[in-house]
Amino acid sequence: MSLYPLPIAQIHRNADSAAAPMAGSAHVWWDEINIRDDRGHTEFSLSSEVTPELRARLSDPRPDLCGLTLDRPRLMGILNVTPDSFSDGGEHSTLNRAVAHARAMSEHVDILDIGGESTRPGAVEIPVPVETARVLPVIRAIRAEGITTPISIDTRKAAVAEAALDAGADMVNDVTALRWDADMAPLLAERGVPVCLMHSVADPETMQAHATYDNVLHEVYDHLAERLEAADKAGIAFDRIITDPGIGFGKTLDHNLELLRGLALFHGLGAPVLLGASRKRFIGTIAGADDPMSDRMPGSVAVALHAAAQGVHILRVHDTGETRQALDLWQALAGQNEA
Ligand code: HH2
Repeated sequence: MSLYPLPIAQIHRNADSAAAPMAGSAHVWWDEINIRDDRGHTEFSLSSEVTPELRARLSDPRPDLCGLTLDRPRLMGILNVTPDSFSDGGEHSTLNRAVAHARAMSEHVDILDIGGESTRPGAVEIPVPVETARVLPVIRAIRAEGITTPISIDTRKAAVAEAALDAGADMVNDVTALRWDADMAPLLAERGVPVCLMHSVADPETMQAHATYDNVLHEVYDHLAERLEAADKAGIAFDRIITDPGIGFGKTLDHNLELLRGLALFHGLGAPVLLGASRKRFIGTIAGADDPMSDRMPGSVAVALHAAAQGVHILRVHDTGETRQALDLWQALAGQNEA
């Protein structure tokens, strides 16, 4: 029988409370927990009543990521280098604009996530040489300009990941959690770099047709647990892995909301949690904001703050300055305002 531990996040705690940190957070705590089984039975416990193993899994500090402590939410700025992202004609000016955008984002973010292939619902696969021709010059130029922010390469292809790591990237963000390319796991095991394993179903072309679950929270949790096991078998160290429930990837509006409400469940996997909800369609659906480029910033910031309050470690966002300001205020109000 599978058990699903859902700790209840709290921001403030009494000095004498037995509350434990939420996944190593300096701001978020938990003292109460609902433990569900796969038959829908829920048991309520206090943090002092659960097994030492579960308490440690839900509370222990997560290992540093690319030299960053994960005791507070870290920002990952999205840098898409697909043709529609910086399309202004000439190739050279596209590169310049991408680097300028990276420089501007570096003021606010802890990691840059660079992707050359769209994974939006309905997006079609592009060949490796096309993807590398988009991302490598940008990674090289960022490093040549002296921008030292850690770089994540957002790709499902081992050949792209390998070339990006050689060009100066520090980690890999694989939205298929090593399922797309059999060469990805051995590459990561060999390089020892951090990797984000995200939940998704099928591929971007067809994923929305597969958006059916009996219990989305439990099924996404089980899938990520299975991917962690696969990574372990492939020789990828557990302390290099980040998990992500994959908002919008083969999920309806209700699925996305259920995952967001239950985010703290994913701390039960014992790894850092990343969330990518920025400007996604469900925000537009709820808020009536149709244009992802200009309309969905406030809703995206609201979701980022919600995730921070659930102890999520990394927030993947487009609106980096706005999210940074919101998080700085959240951190100050949550009682700690570190540099
Ligand atoms: N979402 C998108 C791409 N990569 N990686 C992770 N780890 N998590 C995500 O949620 C995620 C991701 C797709 O987002 P979309 O809005 O389609 O495009 P983008 O955010 O790249 O502009």
